[in-house]
Amino acid sequence: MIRNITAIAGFAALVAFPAAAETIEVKMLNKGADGSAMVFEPDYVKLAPGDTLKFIATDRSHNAESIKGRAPEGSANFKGKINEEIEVTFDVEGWYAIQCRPHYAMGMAMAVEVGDADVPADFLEGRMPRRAKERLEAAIANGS
Ligand SMILES: [Cu+2]
Repeated sequence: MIRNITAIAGFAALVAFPAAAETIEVKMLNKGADGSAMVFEPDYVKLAPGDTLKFIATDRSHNAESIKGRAPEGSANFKGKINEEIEVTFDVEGWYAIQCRPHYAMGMAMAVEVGDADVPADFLEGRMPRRAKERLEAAIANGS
């Protein structure tokens, strides 16, 4: 009898307190752990809707901002200032590409998957720096 009550109380607690949203840190670096220049580390992150990315200005001269057309419909754009540590909460499921504006041409970009979504067919289509595209392709291949 007592065991049953405990089981019911445990179940009620799970329903009342769903998993808390998480904050994941992403460093903006001149040099990554693998030796490559100008990177977000990690360059792929999988989130649950409502989770937050915190972009850390570990090295100087970087920013984090969304890339027009490479985010799910209905999501908000964001644009951090250079050297600014910003937190961005991702509510809309889907795939996002994020760039560092000064180093986008050098490949400084990352991919974020929110929820369980297939990579959109046109995610990396259209005009984009070759090195950014290569890094995003590798990030997606490693992550998904
Ligand atoms: Cu940068």
